[in-house]
Amino acid sequence: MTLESIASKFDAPGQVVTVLNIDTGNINDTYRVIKRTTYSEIQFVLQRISQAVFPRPDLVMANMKAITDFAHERLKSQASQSSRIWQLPRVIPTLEGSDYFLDAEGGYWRALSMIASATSHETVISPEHAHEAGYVLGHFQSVIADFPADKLEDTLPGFHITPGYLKQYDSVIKTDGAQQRLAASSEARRIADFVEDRRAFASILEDAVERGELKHRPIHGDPKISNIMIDDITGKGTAIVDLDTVKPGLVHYDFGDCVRSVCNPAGEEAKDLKNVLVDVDLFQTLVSGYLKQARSFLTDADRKYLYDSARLIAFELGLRFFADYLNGDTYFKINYESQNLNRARVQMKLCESIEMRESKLRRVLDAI
Ligand code: GN1
Ligand code: MG
Repeated sequence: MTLESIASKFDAPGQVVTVLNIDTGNINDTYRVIKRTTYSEIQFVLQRISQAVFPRPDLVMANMKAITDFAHERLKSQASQSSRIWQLPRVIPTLEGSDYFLDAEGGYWRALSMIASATSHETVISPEHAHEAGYVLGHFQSVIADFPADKLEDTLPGFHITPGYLKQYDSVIKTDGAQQRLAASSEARRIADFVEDRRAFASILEDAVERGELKHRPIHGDPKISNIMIDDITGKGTAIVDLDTVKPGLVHYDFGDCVRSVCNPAGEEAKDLKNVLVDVDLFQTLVSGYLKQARSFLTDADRKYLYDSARLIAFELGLRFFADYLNGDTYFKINYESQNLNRARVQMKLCESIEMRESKLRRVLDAI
């Protein structure tokens, strides 16, 4: 089936002009569809959901529908008091009224509305941008805070449970393929040592959950910089996209993910490790934006673990990339050989930088 014919299955007016590949995201295949009538144009996002990552795309869509319906109601009811216009993608149904289209090969496709006049970036462009990323994340967490958790299916068991990733890594590293990749690369062996030195640290958040110090709440799951949309007109954050991973978890996973992606100006695909670091000024502005929204719902115990979450999520993502590299790249899409090894090097370097700047980062958190 052609992309054009798949795009026409969804309930949007006009004829398909073109379907453009959007080369972003490590999991799903993403396209921009342009449709026109004689007097108007509409654009929407078309995605094929990765079944290597999400075994039940139908449940991913049920979650997304439930969350967006809930959040749209919230945003509408708050709109008259809000000082900005918040946007959130809408699930565009198929002509038959389903949340997804199933093609003849068993592929799951969905259509989502585009966020109007807004842009996202792969790397941070200014301190103001970092502030907005924090602000948008805190706002989204507050909007979904009382979404009933029992209405969400767990479509990705173990997501952000670092000790679980460590277990998977331990079984992958024993395989012949992994041993060959390790033997062939001193960088890979260095990362393996880096992981060994941080084994005890990996359970810091889950231990706090176990002790009852931290509690699960609905979270975004993937609030990296490129999922945050900045309004082209005002320069302010207007939306957070990519709602595949909304589920109960720790707000720390979100905070850590936002920090690791926003406060490393070199970005997660950097090749030159010397540019990879946590920028303390960007961290300060991100935290100030985040707390404007999150102060009202964070407990003292939550705040105690914010530093650790930044360190942990950088480490965790490094570990996930590294394990995938050793496992033959079955989870994260790659464009070149050893890309997942390179991504792992970046996150581990960032983790190290976060460790080296610990006292400065903690001071920022204590001061705001
Ligand atoms: C994946 O492909 P994308 O942008 O949706 C991954 C995130 C990672 C991110 C790193 C479901 O997100 O956890 O942080 O790559 N998503 C999933 O870029 O594993
Ligand atoms: Mg995602």
